[in-house]
Amino acid sequence: HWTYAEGALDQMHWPTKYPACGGKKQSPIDIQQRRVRHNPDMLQLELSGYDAQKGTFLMSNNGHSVQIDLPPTMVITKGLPGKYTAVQMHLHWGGWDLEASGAEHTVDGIRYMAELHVVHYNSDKYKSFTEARDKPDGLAVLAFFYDRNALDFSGCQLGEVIAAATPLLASTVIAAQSGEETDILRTPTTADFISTLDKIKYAGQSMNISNIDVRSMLPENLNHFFRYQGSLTTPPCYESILWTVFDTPITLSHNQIRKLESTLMDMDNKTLWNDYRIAQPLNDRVVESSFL
Ligand code: 5L3
Ligand code: ZN
Repeated sequence: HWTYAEGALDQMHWPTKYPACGGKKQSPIDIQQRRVRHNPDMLQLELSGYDAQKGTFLMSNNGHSVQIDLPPTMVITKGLPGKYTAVQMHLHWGGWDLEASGAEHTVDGIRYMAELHVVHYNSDKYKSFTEARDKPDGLAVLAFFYDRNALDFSGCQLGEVIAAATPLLASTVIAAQSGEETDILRTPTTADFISTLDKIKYAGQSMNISNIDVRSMLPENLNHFFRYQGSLTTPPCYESILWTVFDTPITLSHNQIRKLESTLMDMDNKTLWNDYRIAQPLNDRVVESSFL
């Protein structure tokens, strides 16, 4: 199996075992804003079912990332060439030394702290993710950058207490005490997911999370984004993804970043960190932007 353990060195060997990884339309890329083409006709995405969804969803350590399986009620209904149904979301982060950056896409060479990928398949044309996974028009991934909080109080006691006092389990306990399957007081946030990572420390471990509201984890502004045709950023690297990379970052506290970088283990029981692929050649692709 492949790992990120040796960094860029590791990734040089991917094409020998996974030929598509040596293709001409690979991801991630460095988005050079001076070369981006503004396309004013690109519509803002319409995200249906991204608000609070009831139910239990599997959160797992798949050895390469932390992944949350998403319900098929989450659908991109406008702004892409067809209807795309959500499958899973996962993260990429850094860590060589704590709080080192680990986003996959870079913007003018800047690497943010981490990157969230929400993976969808073209449910107009294909019956399943597996069928769509290696088709040029098969997948669409929404990518969001995580940046450090500008005003970061997580270091102070109050910040810790607030973060610790609102863990995912507390909201589940509240629902249990109320007895009926009512709305959880609030749905889990990125902070909750990070605070429960120690329950899926080892590759292959998973746990159920209750209720999910992806929209509440995303930036308010979704109308500034980049768009280009690329690939899975991990083996088998199929060139099947229409990428939408949002310009407005989501903020995380230093503690959350440190926890994300130092909690999970990979399949070789080494720290699972720096799970980002280095930038790939743009070749004759042009990145479009929805904004000037
Ligand atoms: C592979 O993902 C992970 C959704 C899905 O089936 C499978 C697998 O279930 C999951 O555990 C294992 O690495 O990813 S994948 O090859 O299909 N996959 C999906 C999307 C690769 C990583 C990711 O690509 S990315 O470009 O968004 N980073
Ligand atoms: Zn990814």
